Amino acid sequence: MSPTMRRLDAREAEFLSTLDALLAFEAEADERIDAAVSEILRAVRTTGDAAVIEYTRRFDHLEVSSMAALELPHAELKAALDSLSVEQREALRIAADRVRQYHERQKIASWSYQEADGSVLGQQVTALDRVGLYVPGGRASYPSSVLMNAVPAKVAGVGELIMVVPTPRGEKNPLVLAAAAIAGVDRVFTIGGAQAVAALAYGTQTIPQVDKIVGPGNAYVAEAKRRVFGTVGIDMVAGPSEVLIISDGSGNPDWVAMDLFAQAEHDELAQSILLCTDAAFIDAVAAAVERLLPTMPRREIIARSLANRGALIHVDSLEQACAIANRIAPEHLELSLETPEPWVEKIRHAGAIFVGHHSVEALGDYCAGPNHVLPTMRSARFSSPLGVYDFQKRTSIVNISDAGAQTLGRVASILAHGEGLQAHARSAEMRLKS
Ligand code: HSO
Ligand code: ZN
Repeated sequence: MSPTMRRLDAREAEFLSTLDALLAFEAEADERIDAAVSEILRAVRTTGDAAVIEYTRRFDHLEVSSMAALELPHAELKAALDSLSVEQREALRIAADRVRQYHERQKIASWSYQEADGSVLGQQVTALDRVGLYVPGGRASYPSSVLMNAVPAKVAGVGELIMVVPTPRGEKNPLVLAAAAIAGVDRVFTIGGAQAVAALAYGTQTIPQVDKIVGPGNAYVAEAKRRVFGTVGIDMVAGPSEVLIISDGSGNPDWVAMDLFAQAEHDELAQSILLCTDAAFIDAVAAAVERLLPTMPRREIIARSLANRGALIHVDSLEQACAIANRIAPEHLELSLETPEPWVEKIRHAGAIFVGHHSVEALGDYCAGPNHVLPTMRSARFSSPLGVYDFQKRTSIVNISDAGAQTLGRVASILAHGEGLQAHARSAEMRLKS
């Protein structure tokens, strides 16, 4: 039997091109999805509730006579919370509290300064009025993701948070509804797919138009979000989840193998990579992978993910490992090192860095505090974890004194003439006293 994961050596001439090929991921453009999404957006935009009801009947096999029947009353969220075991309810509460505490620190505040002539310049920060949160149905319906999206929105002070979640044949996920209750989601509609994105983006007779849509979804949802961007804001279009582990051979190979599995079990396109300076430790991890894989309920997804996109890579040094990590810009990076702290600042591009043998991604996925919505597909080079700042916006404040208008008026007038804009020049000049 062939080993589950490929082995690479960073010292080989072909290494970087092999690595780049392994990292390359293009969500393939699918014309049928494009066409279906166009049609759905158009229908919802023109007929509103009626179209949403019809698509929900067709795709989710859920038949209702009015949109009101697709809204979940608060009592139902509360009932879902009450239906959980004490243990589950407590775990959700602890996770929500920790995520809230972490995100409280992210809030950006308004600021201003006064110049010598009395002019005041500043930036005023406000929360978004209304946000839509998409929650997938089925296999990838994660209550933890409800918390990770809803809590920062609430911390930011978003006026109204509207969640949509498909419930095929009326089947609801009590953990998702309980998470919505704990996070303080304001309204929940049991709709999904491109029709839910359209309803949030354009508004219908029943569903109010939102200002931004966040949350993960399938290819139809992703395409719909991409299309409505501009009419509303969106968070990001996320790719498959990724973990990169840097090891110096210290620690337990079983832990490393399980951390690779934890990423791989999300999806067969997920990516799990180990960079290690110690060849014997790589052998031990490879052996642990083969030994532990058959014990995993999701072994088929894990095996496919590790075979497709996983790798165990031997590197020369931790310096080389950091250089490769920065090239990959992984969503999650684990520094599985004896003395990890000095290496943290060598990492310039990663969504989240987990420092040392006890800082495992699974803790970050659920309850450490930071957000688990992180930049994928190398976008950590230019973007950041989802946060409170994604639900806040900034407005510039200009408050010029009489004296300020004299000095600035002359500057503006010269520049306006240079641009050939007479009205600009004159409106500045009219404030001059001379
Ligand atoms: N690792 C996922 C988040 C998640 N894990 C949710 C478990 N549930 C993307 O960061
Ligand atoms: Zn995860």
